[in-house]
Amino acid sequence: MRVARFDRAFLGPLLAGAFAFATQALAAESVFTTLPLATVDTAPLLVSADMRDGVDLSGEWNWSIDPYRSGIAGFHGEAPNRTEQRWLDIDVRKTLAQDNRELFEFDLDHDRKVKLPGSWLAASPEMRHYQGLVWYRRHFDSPAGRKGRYFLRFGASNYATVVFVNGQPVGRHEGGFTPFAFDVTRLLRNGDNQITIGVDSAATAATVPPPVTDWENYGGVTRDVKLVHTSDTYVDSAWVRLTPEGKIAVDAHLDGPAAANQPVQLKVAGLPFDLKGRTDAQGNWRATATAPRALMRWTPENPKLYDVTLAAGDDTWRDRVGFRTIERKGADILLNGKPVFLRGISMHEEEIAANPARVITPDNARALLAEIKNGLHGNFVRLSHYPHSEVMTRTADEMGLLVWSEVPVYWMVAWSNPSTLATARNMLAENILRDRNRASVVIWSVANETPVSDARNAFLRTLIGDVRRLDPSRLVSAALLVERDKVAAVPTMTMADPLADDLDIVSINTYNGWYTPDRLADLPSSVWNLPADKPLIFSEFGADAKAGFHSPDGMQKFSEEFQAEFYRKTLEMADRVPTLRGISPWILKDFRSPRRQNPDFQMGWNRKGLISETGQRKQAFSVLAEYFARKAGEPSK
Ligand code: GCB
Repeated sequence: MRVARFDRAFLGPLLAGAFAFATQALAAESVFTTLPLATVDTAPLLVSADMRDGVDLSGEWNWSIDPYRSGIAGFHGEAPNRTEQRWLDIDVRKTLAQDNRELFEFDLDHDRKVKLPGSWLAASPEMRHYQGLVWYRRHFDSPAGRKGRYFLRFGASNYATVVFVNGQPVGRHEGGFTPFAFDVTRLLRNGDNQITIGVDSAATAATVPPPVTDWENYGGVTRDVKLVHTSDTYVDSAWVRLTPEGKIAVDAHLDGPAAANQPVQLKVAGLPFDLKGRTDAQGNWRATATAPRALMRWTPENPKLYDVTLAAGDDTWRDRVGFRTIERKGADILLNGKPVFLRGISMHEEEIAANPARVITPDNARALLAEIKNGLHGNFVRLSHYPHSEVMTRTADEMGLLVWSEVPVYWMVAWSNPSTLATARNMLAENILRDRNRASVVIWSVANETPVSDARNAFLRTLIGDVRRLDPSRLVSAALLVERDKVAAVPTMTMADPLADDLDIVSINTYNGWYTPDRLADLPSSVWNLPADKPLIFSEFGADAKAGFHSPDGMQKFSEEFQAEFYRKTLEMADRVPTLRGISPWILKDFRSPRRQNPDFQMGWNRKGLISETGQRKQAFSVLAEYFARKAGEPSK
């Protein structure tokens, strides 16, 4: 039986009952529906797992496509027989050679190799549009005389994942952008061990996101896989932060036989701070103490991080934590008590490359964020439209960029489907529990451009409630749509979404002059009817431009000149909105999107980037850079 804890019980009854697995339509009754589902209520969290000891299982894996999903169901829908199950611990070559009654129509151990993490879409031209099931296999050695616990921890795998170790079922996960882990201690054997993973990228009406988006659905194991080693009792989750009252607060949970009544000690290196306590009967510890006077607050200008340790019995949990506060007061956003203007841009999780595979190494993350921080003079990034790699949020912590983090509740999800809601809630919880220790993250966003309806309002209000329960220390937002007056001579926009009342920050995506026939010259005189007492972020605006395509006279769409003028006029418009406290235009870099197929300009790329896919800056880049340089010099309102 699992121990109760503050982070878990909250989703409780809903998650327990409602997970009918959103890919069910595809998989019927199969390992994708029957293996134990890893959620924040049922599986280890291993918060800050990237700081723990372990064996990195990145690198070469064998792989095999399974377009008809034969590995999970026979051709009449029945359970696959022994010779179809990809995960069994069988030497296929040897078995075929020894017994001519055996038949296997796959052999993962001898199939092609690919480097993980990374999406299969970029692995070869014929995989470009593959959406379906792929199997991966690798072996690793495990020493004899093992002690403690071993967890298989995935940074992310898109979208539905089943995991087997040494032929034994381990578990499954749903959701392509958040971490999950399984305790595999009892499944390991001395010497050679075999892992098989099935990843199905197919979206359905019930998945989050659903099939229609405006970005590439990068199937596969897109983030690190690691075998993490801990002592029998270990710190499964910890959250360390600065409160607005000037205290350092800690919430922690221990898991294992000695979790209850365990002495614990929190230290912050370089500061006279040493907080001792004892866990309760459930292994929980919650404490606060006044922050030392010497504590330097994390800011974008001085992103100071401290090495924090939490010692508990044989385990020491580590993280690097920045201490700062974020609050809203009327229409102001206060960072460490002072008004701040968010000079940002939106970004997809896609490295700068001609053929990106969603591989976010520290270097790739740094290259992207440096364009914002140094190139654009920014202090903010919207990590859209789903939780990005933990490498990205750690790099933002280090470089000093404020972060908007979001879940892929995008356009039209199945608002009335309880299983979809359960999936979204779990995803949001996994994201928050992973990144609550990141000073950079200041906004949790629950949705993007979702049309108002009663079912949608109820769905999103549930998510907002979850955010407030899991992390009341940050601000909540959602990128909303506005209603446009159909007869007014100048663009006249009114916020009519009832959800605005539930949010700390009203965020609006606006594309007047790109998707509407408005003349760019009319944009500055736009009229905005908005709540007067809440901060506004223009969370998107943008126009496509193909790097190197010019039309100085005609100002044709897709030209660099048009995009630059669109930015000039939209920024002029934005400056006239009194509650504006930040912008994150769309978007830093051109990104792959199968819905964009204009052969002259797009060919599978959304061209609204200020840099091309290989990093070439367009004219609009310097328009925004100059605007931000000016903003950085002005006192924030
Ligand atoms: C939007 C969406 C974003 C799209 C963008 C576009 O409003 O939020 O995901 O990529 O517009 O380029 O149309």
